[in-house]
Amino acid sequence: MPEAVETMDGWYCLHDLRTIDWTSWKLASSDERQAAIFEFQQLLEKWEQTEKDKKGSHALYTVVGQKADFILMILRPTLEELNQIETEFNKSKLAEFTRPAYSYVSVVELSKYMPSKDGEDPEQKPEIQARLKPTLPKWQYICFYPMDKRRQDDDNWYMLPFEDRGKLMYEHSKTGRKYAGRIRQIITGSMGLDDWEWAVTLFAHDSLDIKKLVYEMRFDEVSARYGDFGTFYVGSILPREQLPSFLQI
Ligand code: 76R
Repeated sequence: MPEAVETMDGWYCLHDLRTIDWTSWKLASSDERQAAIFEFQQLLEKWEQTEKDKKGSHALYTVVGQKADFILMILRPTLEELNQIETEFNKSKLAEFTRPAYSYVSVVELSKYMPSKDGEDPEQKPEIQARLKPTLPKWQYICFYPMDKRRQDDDNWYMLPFEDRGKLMYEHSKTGRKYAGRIRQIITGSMGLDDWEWAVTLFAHDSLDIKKLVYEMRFDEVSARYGDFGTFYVGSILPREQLPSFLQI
């Protein structure tokens, strides 16, 4: 039986996507709208403090296209905290003007396919800990999609020997490294937590780099033969100060 790879797991992650009900937003009084914006900004300020204290991180982006209007990606040490944040938002005034579009629960994951050169446990290394509990970059663009590794006929990832999977992942990482400094990727695992096996979240300064990286990876054997992909969501950063202009009508 093929051996499972050991994973290192960090903060829990919630991707919360919402659609704005612009009709009811327009019907609200300007006082009501202002109060809703102010309250949401206060929530964001609170989360910014959590991020400064290194107890979590978050990212707020608008979403292009009809799949949603904004995405809130939240990282916290426990599932309970994610749940609490979700409920807190649901109780807010702004939430009354939104509809759920999609959500995804996962946990930041690094796998131990690459052998540790110095024989030390990688999980104890500060640079690995920093990647497991990352502060999300505030780069201009985000791209989020869930994915599976295929198990179909002869192309069954889960039946491959450990070494073969390790080699394929190594090839994959070589393609990824070409984009160092241009793309930051956060891989979150979601087996047992949500409908797909992983979520891929990419941050970029240039939206074209997202397309180029994903395109190039399609030719890596691991994506070409074993990758099955869900819905893609893409958008631009929405800083707290720009909320009023985003919601201005
Ligand atoms: O953790 C590391 O950075 C080391 C190498 C590495 C691993 C183990 C790595 C590097 N990835 C790993 C694991 Mn990845 N990754 C994806 C996608 O669209 C597609 O074709 C696939 C979606 C992208 C775009 C991407 C980007 N990666 C994984 C896993 C877990 C697999 C498992 O455990 O079986 C998945 C599902 C996955 C998918 N990857 C990189 C990138 C990039 C840009 C890198 C280089 C990071 C860097 O070194 O700077």
